[in-house]
Amino acid sequence: METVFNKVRKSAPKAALLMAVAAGAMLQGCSSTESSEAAALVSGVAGDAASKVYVAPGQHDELYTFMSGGFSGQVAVYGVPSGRLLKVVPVFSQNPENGYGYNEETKAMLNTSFGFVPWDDLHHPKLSRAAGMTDGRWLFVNANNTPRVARLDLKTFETAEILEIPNSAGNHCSPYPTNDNEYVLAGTRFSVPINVEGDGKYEDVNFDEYKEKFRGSISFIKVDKEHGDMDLDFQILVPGFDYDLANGGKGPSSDWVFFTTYNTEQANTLKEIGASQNDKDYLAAINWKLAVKYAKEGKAKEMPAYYYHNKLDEKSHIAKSEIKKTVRILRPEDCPGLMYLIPVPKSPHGIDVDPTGEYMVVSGKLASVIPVHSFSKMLKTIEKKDFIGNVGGIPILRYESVLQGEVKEPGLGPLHTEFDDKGNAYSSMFVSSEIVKWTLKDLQVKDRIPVYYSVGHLVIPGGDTKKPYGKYLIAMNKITKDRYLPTGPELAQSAQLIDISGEKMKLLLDFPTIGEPHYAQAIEAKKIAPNSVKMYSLEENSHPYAAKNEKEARVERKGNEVHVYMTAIRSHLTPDNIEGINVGDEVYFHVTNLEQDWDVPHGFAIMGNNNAELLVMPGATQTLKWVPQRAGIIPMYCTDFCSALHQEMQGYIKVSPKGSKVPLAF
Ligand code: K7E
Repeated sequence: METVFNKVRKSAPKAALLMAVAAGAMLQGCSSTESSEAAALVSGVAGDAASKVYVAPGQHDELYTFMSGGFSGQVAVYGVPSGRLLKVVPVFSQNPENGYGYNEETKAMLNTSFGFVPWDDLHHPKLSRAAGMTDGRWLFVNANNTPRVARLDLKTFETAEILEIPNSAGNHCSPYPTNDNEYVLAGTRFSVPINVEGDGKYEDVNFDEYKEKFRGSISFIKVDKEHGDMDLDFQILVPGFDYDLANGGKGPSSDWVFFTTYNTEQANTLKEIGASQNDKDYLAAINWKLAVKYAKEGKAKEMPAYYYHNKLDEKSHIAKSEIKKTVRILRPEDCPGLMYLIPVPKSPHGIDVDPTGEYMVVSGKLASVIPVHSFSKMLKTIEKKDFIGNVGGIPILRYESVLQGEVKEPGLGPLHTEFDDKGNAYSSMFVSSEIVKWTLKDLQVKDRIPVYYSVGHLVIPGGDTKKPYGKYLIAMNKITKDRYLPTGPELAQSAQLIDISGEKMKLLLDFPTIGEPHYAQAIEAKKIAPNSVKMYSLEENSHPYAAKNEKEARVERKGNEVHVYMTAIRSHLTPDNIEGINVGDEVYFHVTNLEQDWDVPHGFAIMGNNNAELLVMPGATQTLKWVPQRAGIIPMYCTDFCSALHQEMQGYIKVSPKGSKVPLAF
């Protein structure tokens, strides 16, 4: 969800409220819910809920759920149905807990053309795909603030790669992997001045030149079949709307991807959005296969660009940045059949394609209906050239010709839709705080269940693939209010697990989440778990500063740089008494974990260091930089409880005043 809504404390769900509140009230918020009301609704929880979410001690969950951390910039991994938090994977934000973005190995992951950017706003995780199904190999996620796409490796649950997106501002409709993972697509939220003919240098632009000079871009990121490595192949220059969300076709519509747009008036200020001139915005349909063909045929023109591509080396575990200087641009006006615009109610948000690939469901958060467009009707409309105009040569299709039908009175503030395996769709209603179940066949509402409160996205395992898993639904709510013990004004957001196996939806479980979850992906555990029991191999560790046994541990000086080749094994650090280091030296502690058990990490911290800590996995090497600020005896120790003698895993560094000639000793 976008920020204006997040700030507004929304009303509690009440069926009676549904039709009573006008769309305008959505922007103002309503009164607070009373605890008694929530308490009463606890009785709405299924009687067998406890047994359905109970995962006995020592047992594993049935599913992994990857939730976006929103403004935490991270991904949180939960077990479902228990709702247990298993791990937080750092992606776009530094994480002191394991040194990500603090240690020398991973700092480069956060390099951008703006410099080192150690935070972002992560909205959409998408699992990699094979034949339209999730395959559990990688997870792609977007950075909404400084435009980036990251790839997580699900063998190690680490961020393997981060690609900055040029010609983009606010990478919100992103990332969307195609059905065989050929490409990951990413669209800019804000349109920006893009001067294709220019030399890449700054060109002064005024806000009132918006219509003329501002453009959107859709990036085509090619994904290596075997290793998953990303590469920005080309971009399509699209009209200067704002692009909100994307999803792709399946089956017959596999070659297409759909983007919701807003501000199709192309105004440089959206203050008057409630009273905007047009009563419709567009769903942009792009034939991505055709775009790739045009680009291959040489229709894409190169332009200067400047962006970073950061990658973790698999053997050394060191991230390296590569600076890219050009990008290829495809223009729809040169590419017939590439792009069409389908009218949709004003300010749409979610676009979701059903498992058959025939229906495109567009949730307009200000709309009173959910329009469902038909892919086959879209093709016929294109064939008949039933157009009502164009934007920059891109045809606008007649709404009625593409429309399959509308879901009437679904609730207030429809946002996102997912699907089960029985022909049902489930839409989140932000304002009326409920999940609404309806059928694709006749677009009739079948069931509704209140959620607490103000749901954004929802997820069904495989709900965006051609074969949904269809047993659970997880609602990700923006506000918890009275669901948990109060923790001051800042409350955890919450997820709610709902059983969708029967006719009626049943609430099973609440669990708190981290940051602000937007979208999530859920996948059967067996698709990931067997591959992720992995130890880094000490033999294969190609880190240039690795000490592979205690005999290799040493300290070396190069000018004012000091390198400590340190080993850690239960229960000592080697070396553990170091002298000859001066105030102002740049000291690098390269700590190699020599353990042979895959689950015995060692931590490493130095008193007064302003660079967090290290958490080194067995077989790996990590580096902590330290510039001592004062002379004295400085302790260092292992931060991760590793054995009965963990507390003894410590040492001292003697720091001499600047310019001292004390020889290195250890
Ligand atoms: Cu609806 Cu950024 Cu996908 Cu939030 S977005 S909810």
